[in-house]
Amino acid sequence: MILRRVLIANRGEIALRIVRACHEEGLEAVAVYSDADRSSPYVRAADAAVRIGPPPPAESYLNVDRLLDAARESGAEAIHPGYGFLAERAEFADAVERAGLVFVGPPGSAIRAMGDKTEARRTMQNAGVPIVPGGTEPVSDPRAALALAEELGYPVLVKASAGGGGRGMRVAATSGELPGALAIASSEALKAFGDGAVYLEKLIERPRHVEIQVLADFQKTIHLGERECSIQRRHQKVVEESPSLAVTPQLRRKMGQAAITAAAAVGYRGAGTCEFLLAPDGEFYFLEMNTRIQVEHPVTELVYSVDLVREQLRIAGGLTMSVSEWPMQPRGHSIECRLTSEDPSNGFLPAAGTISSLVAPAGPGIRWDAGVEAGSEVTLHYDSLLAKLIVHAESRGAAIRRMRRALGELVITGVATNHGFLQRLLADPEFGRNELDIQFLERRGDLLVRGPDAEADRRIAIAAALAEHGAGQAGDRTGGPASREEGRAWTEAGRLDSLR
Ligand code: MV4
Repeated sequence: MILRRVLIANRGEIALRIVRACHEEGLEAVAVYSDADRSSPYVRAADAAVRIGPPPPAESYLNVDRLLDAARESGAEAIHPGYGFLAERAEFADAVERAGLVFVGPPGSAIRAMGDKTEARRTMQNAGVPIVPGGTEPVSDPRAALALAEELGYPVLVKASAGGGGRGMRVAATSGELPGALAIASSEALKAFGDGAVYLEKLIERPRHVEIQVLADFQKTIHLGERECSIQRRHQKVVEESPSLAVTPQLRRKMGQAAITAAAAVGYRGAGTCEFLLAPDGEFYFLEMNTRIQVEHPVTELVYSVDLVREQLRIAGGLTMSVSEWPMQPRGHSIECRLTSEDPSNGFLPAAGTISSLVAPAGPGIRWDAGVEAGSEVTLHYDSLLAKLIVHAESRGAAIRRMRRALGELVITGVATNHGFLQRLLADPEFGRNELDIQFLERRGDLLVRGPDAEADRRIAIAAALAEHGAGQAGDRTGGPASREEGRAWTEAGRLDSLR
């Protein structure tokens, strides 16, 4: 089907990202908005916009009938779901197709096949994709669970069959802990997913989270290397990069082939991601497949020179992907930081407010994908992602230096953000040495919540006290600054020095 107009069933930075891809592909973009998003940048950028309801997601971005009506009213032939909201609801993909529209994503059947974890594990096992040792059917009998756990060896992990994203997951370090872990995981799973089925896996210790980008049209399936996503807090990624310095070209070929096999096994089409655990011994295990465009897709775009959203649109329109030369080598290194309206000094509680000033970083090798601008109101109705700052440079070290420079240029006021936290994270020596695993922020997070800002304040106070008590006489500045203002400037200079 030749596409002319695409409705974007999403908001914020990803909606704007999709508008831009539509325009470059010669397509018109139709935005939808709740009352909270009426004056958002993505709405202005689109060729047309349809109000879909009040701010609560259930009455707007999750309202399937309203979205299908909006597509019909606006003459769109396709719907791009972005990420989150309805992106991985198989029934939505099916409903879009039943309405005679094109779903910009995989077939509903592929979403469904990956949605059930034990079913996905069976499919992967049959296809020869390595999965974590463990069960491929739910366990209901604690005695059967004990026998399987004995075979796997402790510690084991009890996981929800319907799960994903880490809910309904419990570690049992010994056989004594297993019955309790089963009960808790099952009741959590029932509450979260309406399905209490759980199964067992061997716990992989200190792994990295490495995911492979795949792209499939009706002729071929390719992979575009990996993203290193180990820096996450409570299953929310914070910083992502590509390539992963833990992945050699040979491992990339092996993981890439596994991801292609996984996608082919469920009849995948479009852009998708296979998540793997990469163990310290170099073994890797399929975890799950994300059947959508992901937040962190830009790092792959920068090192592989592809526009993944444009490829999604081409494939949905029945064209072949524009990537002709494959396999490709990654060029340089890319890092993404997620800027969120969360207050690190207040347990990362989501914050609301009006953005009173915003200065976006700029310059060579810098990309700023934002859903907000100065004057935007940040509400608590939606997730807290405000913008993504993405850099590209020749090496990981150069990319870190570029990111630190860019974060130094960023100004955002009016709403609490994780800006300072990101700055301290990018300056962390363990991060710099690539000493990453999924527990990184559990280990280092507290240090980064306080750290240099508090340290800077302490130095300012000491410097000011020294000045007041005569350590720095007139004409003698060697003892420190003479005032609180000078103390601040002095400290800033010290921090700049420590960056070099
Ligand atoms: C694991 C694991 C260790 N061993 N499975 C978390 C969310 C879900 N997608 C799978 N998860 C994990 N499964 C085994 N057998 C550790 C995690 C895990 C994790 C995985 C990826 C990224 C961040 C994580 C944080 C905590 C736990």
